[in-house]
Amino acid sequence: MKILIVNGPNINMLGIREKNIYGTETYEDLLKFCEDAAEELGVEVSFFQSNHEGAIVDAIQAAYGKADGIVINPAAYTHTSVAILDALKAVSIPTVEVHISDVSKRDDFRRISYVREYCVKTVMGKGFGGYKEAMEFLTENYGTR
Ligand code: CA2
Repeated sequence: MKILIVNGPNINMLGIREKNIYGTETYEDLLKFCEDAAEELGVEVSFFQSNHEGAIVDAIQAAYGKADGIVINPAAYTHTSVAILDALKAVSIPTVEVHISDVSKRDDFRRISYVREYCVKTVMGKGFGGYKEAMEFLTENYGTR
């Protein structure tokens, strides 16, 4: 199974500020964590991170016919982007939404998620572990692809 992990704006800045919310580990640490999880689960993993909405749409479109599952943390675009929702619908690849923090317990605007309408599951508030849980879910439910 091939899983694409997509991270949105400022995820590349993890570990630098707001450590009380997002922890002390960096984006590089996240990649290593996901690579280890992928090896354990026996899946192929690739990564994409961008601070630009259109670039994320392009990456989702490029996954068409290539990835069997997507794990996405759209970061701030979670709460604003119809374009990312539409791209996910267009490629029709099973997708799990992940948030490092528990967005249901923060600012009101973070409770809104446009991508959730399409996603088969949402994991929030579990730190990097949420990405592993998302990969496990895709493997268990869509792993024969
Ligand atoms: O909890 C999450 O994973 C979020 O998707 C992270 C986003 C935030 O906008 C979402 O509401 C929830 C933020 C990504 C990282 O932002 C940083 C901010 C300061 C320092 C480093 C990273």
